[in-house]
This record gives sequence, structure tokens and C-alpha cells, in this order.
Amino acid sequence: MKAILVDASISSCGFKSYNTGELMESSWIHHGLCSISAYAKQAGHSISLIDLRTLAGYEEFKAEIEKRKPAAVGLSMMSVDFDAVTKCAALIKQVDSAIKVIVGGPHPSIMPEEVSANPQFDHIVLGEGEITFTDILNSLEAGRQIERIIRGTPADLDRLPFADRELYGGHEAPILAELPVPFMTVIAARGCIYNCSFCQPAEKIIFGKGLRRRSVPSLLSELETLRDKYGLKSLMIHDDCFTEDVEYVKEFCAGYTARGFKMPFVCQSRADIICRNEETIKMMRAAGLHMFIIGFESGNQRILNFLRKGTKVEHNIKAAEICRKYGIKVWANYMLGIPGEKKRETMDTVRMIKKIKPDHYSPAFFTPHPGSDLFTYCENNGLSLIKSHEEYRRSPLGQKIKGIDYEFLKRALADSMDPVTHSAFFRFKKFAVYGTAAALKKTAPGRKIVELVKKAVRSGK
Ligand code: B12
Repeated sequence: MKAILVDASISSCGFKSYNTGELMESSWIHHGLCSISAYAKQAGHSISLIDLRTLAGYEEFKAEIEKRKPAAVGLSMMSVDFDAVTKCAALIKQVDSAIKVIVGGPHPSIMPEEVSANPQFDHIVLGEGEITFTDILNSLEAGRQIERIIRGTPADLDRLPFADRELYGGHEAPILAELPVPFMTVIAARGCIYNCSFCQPAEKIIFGKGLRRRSVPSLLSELETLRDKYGLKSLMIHDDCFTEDVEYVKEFCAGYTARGFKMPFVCQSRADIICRNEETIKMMRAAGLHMFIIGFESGNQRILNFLRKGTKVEHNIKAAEICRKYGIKVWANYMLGIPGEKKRETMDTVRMIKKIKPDHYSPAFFTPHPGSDLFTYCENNGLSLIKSHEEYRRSPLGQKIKGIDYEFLKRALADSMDPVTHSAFFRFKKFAVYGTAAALKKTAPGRKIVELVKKAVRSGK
């Protein structure tokens, strides 16, 4: 059957943003869609992609549907994508109401009532989609009846075909300008064992309790394929926490080296894990670890406890020291303006970040994400200031919840960074991903930005 998958992730970068180099995310692949595509193609279906980031606008989307005449369209939806996906569904039905519209992803899994209220969504898949999307296509082809809301069947990750990167043409922009290209992102697991209140239970709802990992040989075989096919030179492992099981990490490092890989890689970890496993961290560095993305979140213990992060402020400081000791770069995720956070508690975070001196800053004003316990807390207490789904994004901009002095937060944010980095961050928001002024200076456009910003800072503008 002829089906189209839709990547609707334009909420941050907009139309015509694909691979413009302005925002790294604007060229990253959607692993959920790539996995669904690989599985459906293996079953004989004809799958293509419409990536809204490559289009000029919705008219072009409609024209593509008219041109390609699919029997079914599968759209992926995080909470931020709700409006874009709704608009696409309406356009598909305008072209031909017989085309089946199938939605899946985090938001339908978390908020099935809201999603199913729209009659233009013919089928709503909750949870994992590879097996179930293919089943739907098979049933449509055979003329069998299908339920409207379907719980997805989780797959054995090692038996799934590798992500179908051809869907996107195989290109992804590196998370850091200094990483060699081709750079690619991979996924090694689904779910998360931690229970942070700003995230969970979303992932338990999507993937079930606990964590399901691919075997190390499966992951390494995919890397070999990427090396052979695309000449892979650096990578990022996208998992929420790649280092959760140190035995797995050790096996990965040993296998990575044994298969001749030396290329730099980036992954996410936690401060407590880094502190408890210095020897493993050293081993990761030797294998090629270039940078850890760490959710430090807060420099105040009461807030860390409220977030159910399960870490201590001391872990945050020590983890950064360990990274520095081994030459591992630090990308710091941190949040300001958490519900109930006092100004002095915000300043604890500022002081912590100044002490950590990350290589890359990734601050956010706390945002209540649907599917998290803190979202429910904000709803129950009438705290949310969010007016549209597109605002469910993590950013250090705008007003997210009541009871927070955002002018103070802006000053605190500025205080957490050096002035040139901060200025660059806000003047060139899209380049913010490249982090500090020092990092910016490694690329030609970055050097220009730093010069401009320095001039502006000097003239007090
Ligand atoms: C990597 C990642 C990213 C990457 C890549 C995103 C992408 N396009 O996949 C980047 C950095 C770009 C990103 C950005 C954001 N992310 Co993000 N991200 C993740 C992360 C860590 C892994 C995603 C992944 O690849 N999982 C593995 C694949 C296989 O799963 P999947 O994509 O969910 O797809 C499966 C099912 O959901 C389902 N499915 C998905 N789509 C469809 C479509 C159909 C038709 C069907 C049938 C099924 C189906 O089947 C798939 C295969 O089984 C998840 C957490 C997690 N562990 O999943 C958060 C997560 C998805 N992100 C989240 C958020 C909040 C964001 C941001 C809003 C953060 C921000 N900056 O503000 C942005 C929004 C981006 C946008 N859409 O505009 C939330 C979403 C919560 C929500 N309520 O929507 C998650 C769940 C993390 C969390 N718990 O808070 N993210």
C-alpha cells in the first residue's frame, strides 16, 4: 500500500528550515518515523516522507498530497506538533476524504481524549508504532475493519530493521560545529527508569515501565552499516540516559574499540552516575566520548528533590569536575522558574552553573510538558500560562507559569553565563546550540557572530 509519513516538527524552526544550518534540530531525523518506515517497507509497503521543514508552507503540503495520492498518511505528534498535525489532517481530507489519516507519537499516547476528539484522525495509535502501523496498512489493503484507537504492540528492538535513513536522505547536522561530518544520531533504548516529575510518567505511558535496550552487537552493527554506507565520522546517542547500566556501557566501549571505531560520540548522562563510575567514564573517554549532555537542572537541593531528580547538588559539581579532568565537554541542561522556586533558590542554580562553567549552556524556563506529573500539578493548581500547544517547548523565553517573576529570571539567566555568550544566545537564538563564545569562534559564521556581539556589548546596545 502507498503511504506517506509526516514529520511535522516545525514548531521551533518553521517551514523551509531543513538543513539551513541555523538550528541543529532542523536536520535531525525522526527515529520513530524512520523505524516505522523500515518495518513497513520490509512488509512490502511503499513509504515516503513529507518533512514540513523542507516545504514553503501548507499549500505545498497539500500539493504534495495531491501529487503523491497516498492511500494512508501517518503523522507523528509531540504535544508541540498538535496544531501542525491538525492542520495537515484537515488538508489531507480536503484533497480526498478517503485517504486514511493515522496519528501516533507522544501526544496521542499521553492525551488520547484530546486527539480522538478530532474526527479527521481515522486511527490513533497509542505507544509504539512499527508493528501496528504495518498491521493497519495490511488491514486497509485487505478491506478489514480496524478499531479507531489502537494500543501499539511493542517490538523486540533487536529484531527491528535499522532506522530507514533514506527517508531523510541520510544527512544530519552535528550538535557541535567542531564534530566531523557525516554526523548521525542513533537510538539505543526506549523508555527511562528514572522518575523525574518534569518528564514522567510520559515515557512509561509511551514505552511501558522500565527500559528496553538494543543489544550492544545490534547497536554496533548499525554503526558499521552507517560507516560503510555514509562514511559516518561522529555521532550522538539520543537516549534519555545512555549510561544507566554501566555494564552495558563497558560492553559498548569495548566493542566500539574492537570494531575499529575511534570517532567522537556524544550522549546524555546523569551527574550521580558520573560520580559513582569514574573508571567507566574514563573508559568512555578513551573510546571516543566527546561530550556529555547532563541534566543538572538546579543548584538547590529542595528543588532537585521536588523535581524527583534523584541527584545531589554536590553530584552536579563533582560530575563537571570529573568531565573536566578527562577532557570531556559538558553540555548543561538547567531550569529556572520551577513551580514554587524562590529567588534565592534560582540564584543557587546561577551560582552552580558559574562554578560548573559548562562548554555549552542549555537553559530553560521551566515548561510544563503534557504527560509529566508537573504538568498535572500546574493544571490542578491553575498555574499554567501556556495558551497554545506550540508553547509546550523548552526555551528560556516567554512566560510559562504563574508566580514566577520572569524579568528576574531573565537577569538570573544572564548572570549564569558570560556576557558575550549570553548576548550571542539571545541575539542569535538559532545559533544558541553552538554554545559559548569560545565554541562559536570555531566556525566562520560563529566568528562573525562573536565579533558582532562583542561590538554590540562594547557599545552598550
Ligand atoms: C531524541 C528526542 C528529541 C530530538 C529528536 C526528536 C524527534 N523528531 O524524534 C529533538 C532534540 C529534536 C527533540 C526535540 C523536542 N523534544 Co524530544 N525527545 C527525544 C527523545 C529523547 C527520544 C525520541 C526517540 O527517538 N525515541 C525513540 C522512538 C523510536 O520513539 P518515538 O519517536 O516516540 O516513536 C515511537 C512511538 O511514539 C510511535 N510513533 C511516533 N510517531 C508515530 C506516528 C505514527 C503514525 C504512528 C502509528 C506511531 C508513531 O511509534 C514509534 C516507534 O515505536 C524523547 C524521549 C524518548 N525516550 O522517547 C524525547 C521526547 C519525545 N521529547 C519531548 C519534548 C518535550 C521535546 C521538545 C518539545 C523539547 C523542547 N526543545 O522544547 C522538542 C520538540 C521538537 C518538535 N517536535 O518540534 C518529550 C515529548 C513530550 C510530549 N508531551 O510531547 C519526550 C517524550 C521527552 C519527555 N519525556 O519529556 N526531542
